[in-house]
Amino acid sequence: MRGTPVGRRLVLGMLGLGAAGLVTAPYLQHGFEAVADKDPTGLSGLLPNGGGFRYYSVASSVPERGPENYHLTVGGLVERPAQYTLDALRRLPQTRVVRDVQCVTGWRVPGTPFEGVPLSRLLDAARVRPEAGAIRFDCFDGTYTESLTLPQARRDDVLVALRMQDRPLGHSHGGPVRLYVAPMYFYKSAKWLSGITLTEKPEPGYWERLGYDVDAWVGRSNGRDDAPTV
Ligand SMILES: Nc1nc2c(c(=O)[nH]1)N[C@H]1C(S)=C(S)[C@@H](COP(=O)(O)O)O[C@H]1N2
Ligand SMILES: [Mo]
Repeated sequence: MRGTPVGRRLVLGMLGLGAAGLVTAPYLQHGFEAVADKDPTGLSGLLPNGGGFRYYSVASSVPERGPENYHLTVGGLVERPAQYTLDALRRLPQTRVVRDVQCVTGWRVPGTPFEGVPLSRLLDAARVRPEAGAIRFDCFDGTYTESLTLPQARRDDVLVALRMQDRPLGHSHGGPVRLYVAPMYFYKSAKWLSGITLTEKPEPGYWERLGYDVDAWVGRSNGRDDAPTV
């Protein structure tokens, strides 16, 4: 397994701390994926994932939101700030993207369908101001953030996703709405998406402040320059 320096440090930390630390410490929780293939703790069967996915949350608990209380705000450097309910997002034209999900520490889920509203559509509706160069994504777990440059965000394989694996996005996978950035490592795909804020420059997200690359192209970032490019 090719681990980043960060990944190796996490693994060593996790083995030292044991299984209790695994489920309580957010930083170590992410480290779990680096050794999940070997599964030295035997805990992976207890995690609410299945289908090859590992479950991640850097927040210890996340409130559930559904059609009655979900809102996505679009604001910052835009002419027309907006707020979307889940129904409003569902009524917009949906795009389907089928790619391999790739976590930076090695696990991969081939051919995973995501469906949702192209992010570019929401940006066009908001009328992005000329001084905006990037987007910050906020999550209703209250902790996680991510960012993209505007050109990255306007790609047609970047979705505000409502469905995954031909089902509505479940809570554990970031439902009812998560970001899906197909060409980048899965940490860019912020779960429990609540806010899209146009900013001048990219603001490094949660894992990026801890050392992961802000530009997270699969195979071309985080020390991996030898894999096929996208
Ligand atoms: N809000 C939030 N989004 C997140 C994360 C997180 O901890 N919190 N983890 C990221 C990472 S590192 C991965 S690999 C994927 C995991 O998504 P999954 O739990 O649906 O498998 O979510 C990404 N988005
Ligand atoms: Mo990840």
